[in-house]
Amino acid sequence: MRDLAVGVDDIPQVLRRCRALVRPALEEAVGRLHPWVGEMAAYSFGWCEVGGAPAVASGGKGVRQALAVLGAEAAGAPGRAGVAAAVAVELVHTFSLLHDDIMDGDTDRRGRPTVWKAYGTGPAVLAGDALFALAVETLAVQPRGAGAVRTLSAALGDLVRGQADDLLFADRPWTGPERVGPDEYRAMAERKTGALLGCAAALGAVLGGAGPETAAALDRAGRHLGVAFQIVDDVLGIWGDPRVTGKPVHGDLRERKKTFPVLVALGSPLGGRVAALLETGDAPETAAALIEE
Ligand code: GRG
Repeated sequence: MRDLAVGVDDIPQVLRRCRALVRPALEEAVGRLHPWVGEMAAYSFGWCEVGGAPAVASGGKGVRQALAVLGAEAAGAPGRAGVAAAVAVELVHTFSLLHDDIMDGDTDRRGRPTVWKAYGTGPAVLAGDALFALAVETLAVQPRGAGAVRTLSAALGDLVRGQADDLLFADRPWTGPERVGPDEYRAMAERKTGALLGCAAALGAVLGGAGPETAAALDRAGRHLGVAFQIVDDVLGIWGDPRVTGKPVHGDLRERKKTFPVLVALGSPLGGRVAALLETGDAPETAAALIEE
């Protein structure tokens, strides 16, 4: 595997470079969709305006597409060899966000109304389905397409498992023997968030001509990154600046989600008081302050 020597300070520039490399191919793929479905996709990528929500809104950081490009480069190929992988993971990521927002009833994402809020639930489900199908097609027509589709399928199974666990966590009590423990949280996050990050890097490597060992190593690294990424996402869901995160402040607390800071606080000496506050669900500011303690 090639050492890419990307430092933390290089990350913004790497994200910009990869987004610029991938954008034309992503636009070309979205352009093949039914125009109405394509409009919803373009809206979720922040490319177009709907109902007064401006086109300037963030279309996402592009972490997964960057991992796909870097995966190809790590395999010794030029970054453009990973572009189809980047398009496919970005389409799957956007599809999963569209459906996740419906499942959670979330009304804001990336600083604007979610697709279901702007267009309706049925159309948003359809747009998600179309993005999913387009992702598979994008990979299937590549020279190493069969291996790439196999790699993606394995990750998709994990995405569904992680999402199912996350949804089931909602019915579990805050305290007592049935509560969600740290190991369960970790397994959920690795699947729900890590599987696609790992898959992105592995897919780029597969299209770049890497062997199974390199692809598996990149997949593992991406999964670790996913757990860290989900923890940061959970922290931002409570304390993040909504102008930066695009999420409503304290949204996760209001929705009584079993996020990482909540689980840590529940396991602390203040756990009983945190659980009592979360149970009522109507004082998210007080709960956030107590969790911070
Ligand atoms: C695969 C068939 C199939 C179904 C998917 C809906 C679902 C099942 C899974 C949900 C997965 C999900 C939404 C995980 C959350 C991952 C996460 C932390 C998203 C936020 O990612 P960022 O911060 O977002 O990269 P941006 O906006 O920057 O792209």
